[in-house]
Amino acid sequence: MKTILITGALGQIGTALTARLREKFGVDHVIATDIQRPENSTVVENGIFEYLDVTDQLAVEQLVEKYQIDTIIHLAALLSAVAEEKPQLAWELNMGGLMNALEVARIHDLKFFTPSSIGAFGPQTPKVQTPQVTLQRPTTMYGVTKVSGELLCDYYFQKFGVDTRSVRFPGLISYEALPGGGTTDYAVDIYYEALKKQAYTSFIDKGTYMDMMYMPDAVDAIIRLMEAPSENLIHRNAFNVSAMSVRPEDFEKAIQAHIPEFSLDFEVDPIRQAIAESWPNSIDTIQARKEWDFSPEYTLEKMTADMLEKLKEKSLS
Ligand code: VAH
Repeated sequence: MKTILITGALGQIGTALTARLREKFGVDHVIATDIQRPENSTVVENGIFEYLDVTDQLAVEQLVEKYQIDTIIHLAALLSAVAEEKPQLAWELNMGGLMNALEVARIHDLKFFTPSSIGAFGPQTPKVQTPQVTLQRPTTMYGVTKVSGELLCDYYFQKFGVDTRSVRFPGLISYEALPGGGTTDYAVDIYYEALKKQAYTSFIDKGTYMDMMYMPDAVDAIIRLMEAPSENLIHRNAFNVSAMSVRPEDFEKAIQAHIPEFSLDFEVDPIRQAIAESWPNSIDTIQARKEWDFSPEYTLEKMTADMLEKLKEKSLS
């Protein structure tokens, strides 16, 4: 991995990953792209940024040739809740964009990463310590595109030898960029509201377990996986990764250790609650640990301390 094209670079993962890869490889080796060009964005201002609509394969190919790309990190996609509102658009972007990026990777012999999600599992999947290989019959359009994406990436590896790699991300928590339209977004919103109002109303119900991970661990997982020897990878598309299985009330307790007066109440969003209940409570990450040393650093407590500190710094800047 030397010269990397990132699609969806302005998203929650893209913002953090772009900064880390620019640090690691140098700003001239990371081409951040997205379908907008916002004012005062660190992604746009701190390195090379290009407008890119991933539904236009020629446009993807032109940037790969212009910058002599050797790796595509394809993040552009609609997340679960938005995808349920716009299922046809979600299929077109999530699958059309993925196919275009995979085709360019095939034609130019590029290394390829795209994330799957715990959303690739469905209500019939074993819910506790969900295995790496198990029944996947998701009931959301997001999940349909994620399990289809896993299969498509496996196909491009087996049929065309494209070095495709992927992980099933849990809910990701970060302070750099807000998530956009996910079911797990409550786990980010809660920190902002804790500082602003010392209170938060969760749209996900009490007692609802979901896998979560802090963004530094997610970025580290992408880099570790992409730098692992190809011959070590058995379950390349897509590894279960997670750092914790938590409920909204677990966040409440962790935040109260820093803001004792913080209070949590509930106003459940039936659509996002139904999505959350169709996903596992906890997933087994043993294969990622075995095949490429996945090893998350942040517990709920350590993440909470860092999130609150970083958000305080952000609000003061
Ligand atoms: C979502 N944050 O909520 C994403 C993620 C596991 C959740 O895929 O849609």
